[in-house]
Amino acid sequence: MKLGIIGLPNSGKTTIFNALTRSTLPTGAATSGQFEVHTAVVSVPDARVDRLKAMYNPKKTTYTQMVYVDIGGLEKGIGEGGLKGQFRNELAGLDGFIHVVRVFKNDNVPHAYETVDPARDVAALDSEFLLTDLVTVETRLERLEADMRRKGRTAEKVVTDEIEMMNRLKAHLEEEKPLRDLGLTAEEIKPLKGYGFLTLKPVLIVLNTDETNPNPTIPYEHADSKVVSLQGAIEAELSQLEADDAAVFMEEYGIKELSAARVIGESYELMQIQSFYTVGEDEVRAWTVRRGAPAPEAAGAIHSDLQKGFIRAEIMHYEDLINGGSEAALKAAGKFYLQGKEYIVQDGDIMHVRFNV
Ligand SMILES: Nc1nc2c(ncn2[C@@H]2O[C@H](COP(=O)(O)OP(=O)(O)O)[C@@H](O)[C@H]2O)c(=O)[nH]1
Ligand SMILES: [Mg+2]
Repeated sequence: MKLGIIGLPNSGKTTIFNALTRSTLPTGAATSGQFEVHTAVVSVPDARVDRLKAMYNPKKTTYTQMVYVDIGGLEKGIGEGGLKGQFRNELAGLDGFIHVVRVFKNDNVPHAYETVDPARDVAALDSEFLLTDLVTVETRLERLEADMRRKGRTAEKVVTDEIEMMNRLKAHLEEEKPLRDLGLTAEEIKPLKGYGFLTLKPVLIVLNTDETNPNPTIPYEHADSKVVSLQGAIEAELSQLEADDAAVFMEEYGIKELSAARVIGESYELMQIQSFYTVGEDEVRAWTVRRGAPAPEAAGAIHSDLQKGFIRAEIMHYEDLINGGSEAALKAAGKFYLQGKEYIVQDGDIMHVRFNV
């Protein structure tokens, strides 16, 4: 999963990127419209992995990973007709967004719109994304209609179906609603993937605040979206410290809990994915699969051979294992399951795949 950190210049994108990924990119960099991309991989904190680690005492522990991309160069009013070229392509290739919005006050850091107004800033970028998608839809419709004219009455059903869908998307976008809100089924979304619609992707809005306003929020009633806040500058500094030093620092600033880990968790949650686990003496490991995936697809996340040669999955539910206290207790309680190809993987499943290739 790859998430893009986006927002107006000086909203603190690079600062948040540093906080989430423990990186040390220079902040306050005058990118002034220049397209610039930085990538980092982070482990997703997972209390279940920690618990399983304590139970199995494995040689190795592996968390799932997320990729964060700091995307610089989105200038105020960029394009003013939808995003284009390289910039649009980069965004279209992502799985979701972390939209950084400025709440912190700092007279030395100019604001793209002079004043601090997070709701306005969110709306500004949202409308840019809506417009970008509308341009994509209209371009596609023109193509399809030209195609129809050329072929006359013999136009295939796939073409007329797509025209119908594009018109549906268009009507929705013209009402200034993100495509996420349309409630499309997984089936309907699949053929749309190639278009990289920006407003179809999940968004985590991160209000980048400071100690003068520790818990800001704004209303944002959209599907696949959430609003959280983070004290970017402080968290970026803390991310550079060892745990002991960080604890002293936090005590001093009255910070009870770091938000960076929480924000990583929230961004993972938004992606319509879930975690399942493999356990053993060698390794306790978290894996990612989409919600609703059948067992062989999850097996394929581990290795393609496990999907190809899938026979059965031995399943334990995380809660059962924790409640039972051990694998033996769980088995004695009749809670160790053998599942076939049709089994839909549940969040927290502990899986061992039987396969044959
Ligand atoms: N006081 C304060 N300053 C911040 C905060 N976050 C970012 N800044 C400052 O704002 C400027 C722009 O930050 P940067 O992360 O480079 O923003 P970007 O242009 O969105 O990548 C830098 O000078 C940062 O030090 C914050 O939470 N509090
Ligand atoms: Mg930056």
